Amino acid sequence: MKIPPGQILTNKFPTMTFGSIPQIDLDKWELKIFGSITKEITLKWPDLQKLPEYKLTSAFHCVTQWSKINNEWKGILISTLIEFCDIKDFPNNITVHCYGGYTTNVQYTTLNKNKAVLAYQHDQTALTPEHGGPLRLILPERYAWKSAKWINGLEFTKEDKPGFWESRGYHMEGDPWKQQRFE
Ligand SMILES: Nc1nc2c(c(=O)[nH]1)N[C@H]1C(S)=C(S)[C@@H](COP(=O)(O)O)O[C@H]1N2
Ligand SMILES: [Mo]
Repeated sequence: MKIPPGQILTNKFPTMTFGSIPQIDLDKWELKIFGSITKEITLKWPDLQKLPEYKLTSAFHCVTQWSKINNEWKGILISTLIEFCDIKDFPNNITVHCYGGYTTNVQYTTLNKNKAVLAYQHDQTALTPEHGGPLRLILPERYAWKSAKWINGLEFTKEDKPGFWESRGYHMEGDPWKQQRFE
C-alpha cells in the first residue's frame, strides 16, 4: 500500500489529542444534527443500533507525518445516517462538533465520496476513550485531524467555516496526497 508523500509508516497507534480526554456516559450521549436544515435531530445511543453497520478498511495519516495503514473501522456510513434522519436540501458545508469543544470543517460531498463513517470499533475492538470512543468520525483521504473524536454534533453551514486547527493555519481541505498541510 502506498502512503502519501512526506509520511512515515508506523505499526503503533499513537494518540493525538488537544486537551483532555472527555469521559462520556452512554446514557447521556447525544449526537445533534443542526444548522441550516429544516428540522434539528438529536440521536441517542440506542438510535444508532437501528442503523446498518458498515466496515471500512482505510489508512490514517496524521499531519505530524505518521501513517498507520490497514485500519478496520466499523460504524455507520454518514450517508446512511443522513438518509435515516430524512435530511434533505442541506448545504454542503459541515462543522463537526465534539465533546470537549474540538471542531473541524468538512464537506458532505467529501464525506460521501470517501465513504466516511461514524466509527465505534477499530480492529474488532470497541473504540477506546483515547481514540475517540464511543464514536468518532473517520474520513479517509484527508489528514487525520479531520477524523474528529468524541463526536456530538454535525452542523450544516452555508459557508465553509474553519474548525479548531483550520482556524490555526491548517488547510481547509487537508488532502494528504496533495500535501495540503497548511494554508
Ligand atoms: N476531538 C478531537 N478529535 C481529534 C483530535 C483532537 O484533539 N480532538 N485530534 C485529531 C488529530 S490531529 C489526529 S492525528 C487524530 C488522532 O487520532 P488518534 O488519537 O485516535 O490516533 O484525531 C483527530 N481528532
Ligand atoms: Mo494529527
